[in-house]
Amino acid sequence: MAKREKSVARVGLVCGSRSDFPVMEKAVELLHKLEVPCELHTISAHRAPNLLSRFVGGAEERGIRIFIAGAGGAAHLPGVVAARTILPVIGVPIPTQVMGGLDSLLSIVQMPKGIPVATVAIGGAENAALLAAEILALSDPALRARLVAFRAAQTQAIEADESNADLG
Ligand code: RP5
Repeated sequence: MAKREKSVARVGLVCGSRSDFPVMEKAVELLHKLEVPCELHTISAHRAPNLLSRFVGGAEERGIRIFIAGAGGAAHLPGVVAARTILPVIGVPIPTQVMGGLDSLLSIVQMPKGIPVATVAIGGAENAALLAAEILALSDPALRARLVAFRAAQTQAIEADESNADLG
């Protein structure tokens, strides 16, 4: 099932299972905050390979410019997406119960030469969203301004923390 925005989605998020949603939805929330249209699908590379091919194959024509793919365990989804597109792919290793997500991380990060996946930290969906937004901002000055404001607010929140009051 897809969660589709009204405007044309620029970021295509995909994960291997509904159980990945709690992590992937952090990326969706941040993209919403940055006003980046996106869509989130659940398509397992292993359990629905034909659907994944259709999704990736039609994405660029529908307006997608970047993929964020999250998977856990034998996490081949981001790599399979990358194999089928020359759009940038950002991989999110989903934390797992067995090895805390180290299995996911290594499955995603160890891509063969020639097919890159930009891999973020285990569970690092927010950074995947920010990286996707930064790439889109290369040709979108308004989005760039929103990212600059996001950074400034982040810094200001730390500087304003009461534990730092004596630092002036
Ligand atoms: C992967 O297997 C998914 O990305 C998920 O992280 C993991 C477990 O999936 P479920 O058994 O919860 O469907 O394909």
